[in-house]
Amino acid sequence: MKKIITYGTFDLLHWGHINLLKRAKSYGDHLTVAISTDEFNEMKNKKAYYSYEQRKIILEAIRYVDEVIPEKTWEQKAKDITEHNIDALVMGDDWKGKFDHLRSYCDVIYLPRTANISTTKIKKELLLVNAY
Ligand code: C2G
Repeated sequence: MKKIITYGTFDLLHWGHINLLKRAKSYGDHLTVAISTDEFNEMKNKKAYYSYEQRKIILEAIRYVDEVIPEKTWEQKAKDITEHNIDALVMGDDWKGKFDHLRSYCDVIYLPRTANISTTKIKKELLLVNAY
């Protein structure tokens, strides 16, 4: 069984996230998603609208996702890859190069981001819509 892992906040889930998860799963038979905890999001200077528990419920309902684990630190990836027998780490290409050091543990694949959608864009547009 070829196992894939990806990491992220996955807040206000949108089709860019789904497109990433779908493509990540296509590289193997099992996809683990490490979701950033609320505490780790603070370290990323991100404030998710949905809590970790709520984001976990949503991600576990997605057909491409087989397992969800918490992402608590930047440094846990090598341990996750080893402990979960991961064959490939897949991330959007806004992270290109950032995880090349993990190539000694598994394949590292960067996929093109989906254009014109992001959680930040959604939040900004909702603010504008409700401003008037
Ligand atoms: N993504 C994408 N296209 C978009 C938006 C996001 O392909 N339009 C991808 C990102 O590249 C990332 C994943 O979806 O691979 C999750 O995105 P975020 O929730 O923004 O995650 P991020 O804050 O980048 O966290 O240790 C790694 C970090 O936890 C990644």
